[in-house]
Amino acid sequence: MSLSASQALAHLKTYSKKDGLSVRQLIDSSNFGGLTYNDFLILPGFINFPSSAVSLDVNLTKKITLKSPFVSSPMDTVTEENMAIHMALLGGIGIIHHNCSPDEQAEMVRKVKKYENGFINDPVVISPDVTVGEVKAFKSQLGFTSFPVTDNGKVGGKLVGIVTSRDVQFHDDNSSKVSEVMTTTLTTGKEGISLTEGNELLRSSKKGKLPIVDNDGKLVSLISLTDLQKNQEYPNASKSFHSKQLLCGASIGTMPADRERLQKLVDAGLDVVVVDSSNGSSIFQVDILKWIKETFPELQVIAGNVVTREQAALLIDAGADGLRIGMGSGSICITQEVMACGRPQGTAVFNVAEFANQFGVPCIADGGIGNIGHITKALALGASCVMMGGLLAGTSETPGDYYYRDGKRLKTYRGMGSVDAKEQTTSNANASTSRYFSESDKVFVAQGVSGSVVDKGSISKFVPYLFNGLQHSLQDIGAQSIDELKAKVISEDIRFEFRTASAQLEGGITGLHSYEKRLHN
Ligand code: NAD
Ligand code: CPR
Repeated sequence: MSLSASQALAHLKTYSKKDGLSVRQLIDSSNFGGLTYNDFLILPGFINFPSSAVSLDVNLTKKITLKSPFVSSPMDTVTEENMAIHMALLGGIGIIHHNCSPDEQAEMVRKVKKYENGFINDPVVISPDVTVGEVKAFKSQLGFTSFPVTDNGKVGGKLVGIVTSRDVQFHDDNSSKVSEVMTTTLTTGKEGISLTEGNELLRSSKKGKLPIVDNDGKLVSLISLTDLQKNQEYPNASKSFHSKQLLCGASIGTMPADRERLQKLVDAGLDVVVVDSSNGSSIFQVDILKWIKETFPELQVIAGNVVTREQAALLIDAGADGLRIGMGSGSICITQEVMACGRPQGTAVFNVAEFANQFGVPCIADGGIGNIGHITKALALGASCVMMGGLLAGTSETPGDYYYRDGKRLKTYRGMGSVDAKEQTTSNANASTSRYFSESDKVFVAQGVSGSVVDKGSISKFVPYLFNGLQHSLQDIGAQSIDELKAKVISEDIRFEFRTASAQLEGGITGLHSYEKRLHN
């Protein structure tokens, strides 16, 4: 005899076990060994809220909160100032790599901290001696024809004029100097002006460009009307509470000279430092961690990488404000193959985060994030943020130029312990902080590869795609915030399931002759 439909919910209570597995059962009963993100799924929950209501607020470290859990990796093909600026604008944070001289790295940090949305801080500037012909040539090279003119041809020089396309296009003598044709009656903004005030000045003066000058008339930056018109609002931007400047992270190594490097980064305004090692449980990392906490008590420090509770305990004890989890899971990584060390990332994230969270130390799941589902799984296993290298590689904000091969537009993406990255290190002028001078190795043992990735466009589209996708994913699970997701995993209301090899096949695309995988519009 069948039960009536109205009894269904009441009848559920007669089952002694909830459907699916708790996170502990998932991890403990995994007879196959460690779990990767692809080895399991999260069972859907009850939806009683729109996906737009899902909060993605997280802690990056003990003291830094973000509006989204996205962190770009300190790799020289992923994060320099452009990536760091845009990650912060979009609610995440960028960690600037240290495969460069300390001064270069500090300058990148400074640029992020000084960035003001809508202001062009490094405009192309020319000197009065440049010729009209050269200005015309700039148009084809750079795509624009308006340039501030300063006495020394640089930002910081005294502003003496502005040259626009109207000044040069009907001037036939290409050998004339810019000083003969430039406009010298200038409308300028004073340093410290707000974007709204600048915008108003542009409108009232009917000009296309507004040079911003300091009290001595020296050029500081530029506001451009065309940029203003396409200027996005960034309501989620990650900013310092007091200064309202964008948050910026940077990595350092564990060599003695890294202490001087860090001093320069701190002077440039750094908010958080990542101590970057494949195996963070070393005396070198413990020593530098203690020194950082003593020397810069306000600076937040993320230590790592770790994959075990024991490694985590060592670094928490030494003062880490956050941990970075992952060894051998990166998409360019051969560490597990070469070192025989590492851990499948799902298991690593759960074991470390479960331990570290008890001490209020947030964790970043680093490596192996290939899609939005992986992000959700990393958070469900206890991570607060995810660090991405490969997923962001190939976007226009990454360092390096695009090139074409086999009809595809590509960019280089490489591991930081690859031969290519190491060769760059040794060719750096200031290689004193290079990790590779630490030991008397005659032969460099690579832990990663160098390859190429296809053009992914700008992260100003890609990161919002990740953001919206993550909101939808949490909605499906029935969690209205990342905090709720984690709480419901701990209370065992959120349930998991193993994913066999055939289940993984089933979850992929099957039976099509061909298809195009477009991730967003
Ligand atoms: P590392 O700087 O931690 O170690 C390089 C070598 O230098 C090691 O042999 C180390 O013991 C030694 N060393 C470090 N500090 C020292 C000191 N003060 N005195 C003497 N010797 C010292 O770098 P790594 O672990 O080789 O990693 C290199 C890069 O590659 C990093 O960017 C790292 O993130 C990346 N990587 C990551 C992974 C991963 O799975 N997450 C794996 C391999 C490499
Ligand atoms: P993906 O996001 O590409 O999967 O992984 C990026 C992470 O890989 C980095 O944040 C870093 O921890 C790790 N990584 C960087 N260089 C590496 C080399 Cl040479 N070997 C192994 N892992 C590396």
